[in-house]
Amino acid sequence: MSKKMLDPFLRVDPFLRDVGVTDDLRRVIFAIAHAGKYVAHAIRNDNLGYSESANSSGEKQLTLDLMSDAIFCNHLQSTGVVARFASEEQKDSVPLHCTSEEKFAVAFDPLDGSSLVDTDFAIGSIFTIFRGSDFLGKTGKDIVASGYIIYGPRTVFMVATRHGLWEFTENVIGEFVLSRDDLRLAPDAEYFAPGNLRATIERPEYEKLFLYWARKGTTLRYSGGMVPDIHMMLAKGSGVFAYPSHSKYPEGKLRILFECAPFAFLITAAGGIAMDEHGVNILDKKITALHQRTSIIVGSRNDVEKAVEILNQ
Ligand code: AHM
Ligand code: MG
Repeated sequence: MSKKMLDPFLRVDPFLRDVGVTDDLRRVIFAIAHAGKYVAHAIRNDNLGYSESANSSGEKQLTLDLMSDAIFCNHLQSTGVVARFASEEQKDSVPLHCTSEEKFAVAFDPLDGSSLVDTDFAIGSIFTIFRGSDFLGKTGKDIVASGYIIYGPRTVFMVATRHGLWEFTENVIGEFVLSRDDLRLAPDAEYFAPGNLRATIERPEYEKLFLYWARKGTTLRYSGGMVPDIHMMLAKGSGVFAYPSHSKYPEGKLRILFECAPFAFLITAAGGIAMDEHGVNILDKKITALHQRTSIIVGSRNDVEKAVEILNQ
């Protein structure tokens, strides 16, 4: 579906109702989309500087990191169906007041790529929804919906459920309306986004992989923000994103719960795949700690498999 055909009647909530998403899950998804508009507004209008605090990994937090965290948590609280909230910005998960029989646990990276905020590059918020009231012991296969909001020249809301994967774009009156319903990743990547290239210094196999993609004529597209880097692949119909480990991050930098599992669910819904650098499907990795990290290669199937092969030679 082309962006030119944005149909105001295909708004997030009624659209998801029509494709069969349950009332309670829709309530959560709609609250996230709604909250994203406040975050977009804050990015465009509020203080871009650092706060006084750091997160549990010792990374300094922007005022916007804290604000986005609070905005999503408050909106989820008001749904009455979310029993637990976890955020990359908080050490522990937070129980929420939940009155319904059906309960959800929602994990957020409220503002991913916040080091890009002052550059005016696109940044995003990533979410994952599980049924039940906890995250630990679950795998990506237990996810019922995941997605992201990208704050670029336009604000776009992407969501995958077991019913499909859709992109909604904010219109002039602040509604998210369906902009694409046919997002598929071709098996071969025409674009590559090689994160953590500093790892090539100690890992010649990663240099080999970089050169494999360069020699094959794959086009480099890397912004340093996982949300725009993956959104680029979905928009163009193919691509591969990699963030392997090295001595600074022996398990990889990116978190399973907040970053990798949600993208694995979403990219799998588009016909792609996500693996760690040892070839384990990200959706099979058990979440044993909220801030657990992993290496990741995600995107077009043949290139993800080739990357694992080269990294293990
Ligand atoms: P953040 O959650 O602290 O913002 O870090 C995640 C970001 C990803 O969006 C991106 O892929 C990666 O960090 C880039 O990391 P680096 O610049 O260290 O290579
Ligand atoms: Mg992040």
